[in-house]
Amino acid sequence: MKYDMIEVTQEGAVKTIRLDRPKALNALCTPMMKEIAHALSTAQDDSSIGCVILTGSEKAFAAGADIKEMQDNNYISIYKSDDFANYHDAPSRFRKPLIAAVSGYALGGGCELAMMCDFIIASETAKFGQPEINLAVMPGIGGTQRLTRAIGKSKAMDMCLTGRMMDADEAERAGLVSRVVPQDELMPTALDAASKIAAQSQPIAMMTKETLNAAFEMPLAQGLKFERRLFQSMFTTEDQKEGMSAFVEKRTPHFKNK
Ligand code: DAK
Repeated sequence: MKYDMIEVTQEGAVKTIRLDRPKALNALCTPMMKEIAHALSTAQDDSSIGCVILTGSEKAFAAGADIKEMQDNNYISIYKSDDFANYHDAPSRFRKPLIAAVSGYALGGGCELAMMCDFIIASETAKFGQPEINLAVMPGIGGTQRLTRAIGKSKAMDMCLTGRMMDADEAERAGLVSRVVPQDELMPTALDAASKIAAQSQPIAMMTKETLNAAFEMPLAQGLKFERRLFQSMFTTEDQKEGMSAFVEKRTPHFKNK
């Protein structure tokens, strides 16, 4: 598939998807979301890919869903198309590790897109917000739920009800982002993290991601059982034998994803 609104590159086992609609500050229109969904599905099926980075431009990760595309919708049209479930939500269904590298604006659907990733690395210029209330709507692709889980009720209410933006330092303090780096170190840092992840055993990294995500879905006792079962299952893999042998033999492990 030829992409018009994203740019996809690969370095080693890391795929980078860069949103590329600069004139609209990477506003998330449906064709762009379809392209992201397609690129992710290709990465899912490609066994040479161990981790994906989602990023934007220096000025904007994404300034939200495309307001111009959205403005004439009515309830029936958005209910029937349900593009949000079909495409906009695709990153949250991606099973390999997915990192958001955010610079500039991550607003509305852009902030929600970043939160669908497994963790967010932000540049010092990043600004996060859920300003939908200014348009007389509210977050609709997970913002009310994921932001609240990430930063707690008080701050999430503040963000969604006032529509204010949060800078990178506040986002790090609040636990929304995992680290903040200078602008010119954003992609090198994201690539370094992604390469480290991609060098691990792929099925083990996927199971680790699945188990952490279960913490948001399950009561503690059930989550602990889920963790224990998957932990036990890892001892059936060749990679567990390799990882532990390599440690004992003081050498680098070579995982086969088996
Ligand atoms: N949509 C469309 N175009 C956008 C855009 C957006 N979200 N954000 C920016 N642009 C466009 C601007 O219209 C402008 O285009 P031209 O006028 O040049 O043609 C260009 O990008 C540059 O923007 P500005 O001139 O405004 O640039 P500034 O540096 O002055 O300001 C800004 C940057 C990010 C502060 C400002 O652009 C801004 O406030 N943008 C809107 C941010 C926003 O409100 N985002 C939330 C969008 S609503 C749903 C679920 C979820 C959603 C919807 C439905 N369902 C389940 C059905 C999600 C909704 C949203 O995300």
